[in-house]
Amino acid sequence: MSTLATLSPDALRRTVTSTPSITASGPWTVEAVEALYALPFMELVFRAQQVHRDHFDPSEIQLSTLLSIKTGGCAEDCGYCSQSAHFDTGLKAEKLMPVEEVLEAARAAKAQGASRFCMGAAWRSPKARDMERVSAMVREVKALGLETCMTLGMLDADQAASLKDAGLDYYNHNLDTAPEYYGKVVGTRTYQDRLDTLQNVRSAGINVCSGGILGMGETRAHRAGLIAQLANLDPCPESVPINNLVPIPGTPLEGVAPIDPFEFVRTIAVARITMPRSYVRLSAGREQMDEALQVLCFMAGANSMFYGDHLLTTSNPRTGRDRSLLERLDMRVEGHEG
Ligand code: SAM
Ligand code: DTB
Ligand code: SF4
Repeated sequence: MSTLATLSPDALRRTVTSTPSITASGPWTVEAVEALYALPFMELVFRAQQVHRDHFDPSEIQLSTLLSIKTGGCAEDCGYCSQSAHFDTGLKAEKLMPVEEVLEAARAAKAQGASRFCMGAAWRSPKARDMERVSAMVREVKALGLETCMTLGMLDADQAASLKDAGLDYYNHNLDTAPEYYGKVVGTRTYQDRLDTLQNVRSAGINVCSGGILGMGETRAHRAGLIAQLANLDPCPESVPINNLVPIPGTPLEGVAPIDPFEFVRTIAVARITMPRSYVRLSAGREQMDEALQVLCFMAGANSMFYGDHLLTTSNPRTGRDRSLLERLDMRVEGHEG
């Protein structure tokens, strides 16, 4: 075992000598995060569960339901995405949904037990003409008693302020991977663009939801680089979605070898330890995982998931199945009695 791997997380933090090249002032070096990854699996998961219990009830989970409010035809070239106009994925593009249709889906999500409704649009960034309608969506979904989340691409400071005025609780904008791997996956924007939007969201007073995707052919060092970036945001994101790549035929990443499931669990554990108070969300890719693997993710500190039969353009485990899983685990849903 390496010397670093035997250190406590606090001691690891104190080993910091350099910061990643782009961004943030936080205390986690990539090396320190890699040292967590290098812990024996059982040790890592145990430590993550200890950290988890210091800040959360281990039998409670937060559920968010997703809706694609504007699908396909996106100008960006994200190599994992079904919605990019750069690749032929067979997806039919659709216009921005009317507010009433969004509300129908939100009511259904609430009736099924979700506490947060997350609306996603396949945009590089919203246009001025879109802002009124998306603001109405936020106001009216919130009025149903749901927390609101949106993911609309890049935001400038004014757009972030309008969404805050409408009552938006969370904005999702993923860093997706390490800065040095980003250019291999996305060519139409930079890592710094992502960080700038996160800063605009934070400055507007909206909670930040930011995470990444595993299984894109990245190395462990890249995964550690992503976690260090997220943990070093100051403050770190309130919500950290960890997606397992859903391979989409027609995209450049369609044939990439899947990540080892235990490496996925390690990443959840490392996210939990480095961001002790954040919700760590087991996100896309649950359909490709069996239940035992999902439970390992909960043990490693995941305490949120996407709930609902669909993600944005791909499917998710059926709600009935998820409810039965949570029941068998005696897990309670945040925001719901009984
Ligand atoms: N267009 C906006 C953007 O990119 O920020 C919002 C929607 S985008 C689909 C939201 C996130 O979904 C991406 O940042 C990525 O992390 C995740 N995602 C997209 N396609 C995925 C896939 N095939 N597998 C796993 N995660 C995916
Ligand atoms: C996030 O990190 N994952 C969600 C949400 N934020 C917007 C999206 C997952 C998309 C999976 C592929 C699809 O359904 O198109
Ligand atoms: Fe567009 Fe978002 Fe898909 Fe990238 S991830 S192509 S920005 S919808």
